[in-house]
Amino acid sequence: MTPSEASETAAGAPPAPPSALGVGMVGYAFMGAAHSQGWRTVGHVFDLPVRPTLAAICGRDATAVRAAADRHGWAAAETDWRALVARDDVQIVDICTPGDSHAEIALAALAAGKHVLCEKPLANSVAEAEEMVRAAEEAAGRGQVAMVGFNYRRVPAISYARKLIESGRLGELRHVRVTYLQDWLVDPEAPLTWRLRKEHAGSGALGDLGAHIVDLAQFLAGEPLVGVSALVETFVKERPLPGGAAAGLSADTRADGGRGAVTVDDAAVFTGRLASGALATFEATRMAAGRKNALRLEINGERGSLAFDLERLNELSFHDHTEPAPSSGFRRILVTEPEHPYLEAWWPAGHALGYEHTFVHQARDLVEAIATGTGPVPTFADGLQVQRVLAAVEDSAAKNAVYTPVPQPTD
Ligand code: SOE
Repeated sequence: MTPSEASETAAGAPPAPPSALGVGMVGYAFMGAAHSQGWRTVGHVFDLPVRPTLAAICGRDATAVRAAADRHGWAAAETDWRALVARDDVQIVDICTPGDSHAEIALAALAAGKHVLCEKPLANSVAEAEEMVRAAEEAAGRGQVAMVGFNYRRVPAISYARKLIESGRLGELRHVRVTYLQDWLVDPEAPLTWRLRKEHAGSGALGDLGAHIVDLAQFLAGEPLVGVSALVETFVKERPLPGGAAAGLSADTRADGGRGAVTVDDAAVFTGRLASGALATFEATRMAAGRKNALRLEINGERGSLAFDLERLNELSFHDHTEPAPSSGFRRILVTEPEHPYLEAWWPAGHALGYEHTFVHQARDLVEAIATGTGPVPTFADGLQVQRVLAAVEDSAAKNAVYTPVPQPTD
């Protein structure tokens, strides 16, 4: 049982749905833009008990945050997150900042009586994540909800894959194989943005991409990882310092040519064992030339297998091993039917969805959780479980604990 499944069974009586749900979002870069789309669209697609409003957005640069507010449709702009948290028209605080401020903002928001949505990874350390879980559990007693933003759970095909596994179509699981490959750091001249600095991001590809695939593995299997063995590497040790405005994952570099040390991993490769004994393998890298946002997974069980590729996110491959061998094999399920998760509210069958819809679904699930008092999933406890796996990966890699060097011909 994952942490959120345990807490679902302990949920109390549903609260009365709130009369207003104003969102206050901290951060306005890539994730801020993605979450803005989610909040702006959700009430126009799904029938919700209460439609959220885009009350205020916050960032330190007054001109840039005002521009972001205008572009994305936020009613007000703030430059101090404490002022945003204190606003009476804000009931949900949505944290889209680098990991080093997640804990501080989430703790203040929960203490101020707000619901919280926090981007992944939940925090930069296990200790911070533990504190956030304690605060979220106390706040749950006051009817507040706290959710971590593992948006890929909200791809309809992933959500449907979980249903197939839960209903036993794969039987006992044997293998979970997940890779998440990007290539925006292949260029050694790519700037040293916050995602490459430990003090801001906590870790590199591990926390940025590894957090997603660890969460997906545990979510889909419905059980936690109980041990890992890992290697991590930083291939490019120094990069140009950023100088200008950030654009997506990049930024301008400084005119003086200054360079700084990369303090996080470029890639992490690890194996793991799930509670049931199933074996898992993971690869998270921002150094896979030609791979832009390639998240792929395959799960093999005693009765069948499932495979998914984020670059074809409306599809799921399914093999039913109980069928007669001559006619069995992987078949493509087009996950665009109204009966599939989230799709009753969208287009007629066959009309595809994309990356941004995961943020709409995330907003829908959070609003439903607030209104019904059930969930929300993934909880901060799920975020902490992922954080513990990330810490174990770093620990294993640092110790070279079970890594056995292979003698080379020249040794
Ligand atoms: C950058 O690697 C990034 O934007 C991640 O931070 C996101 O979590 C992922 O969804 C896409 O890639």
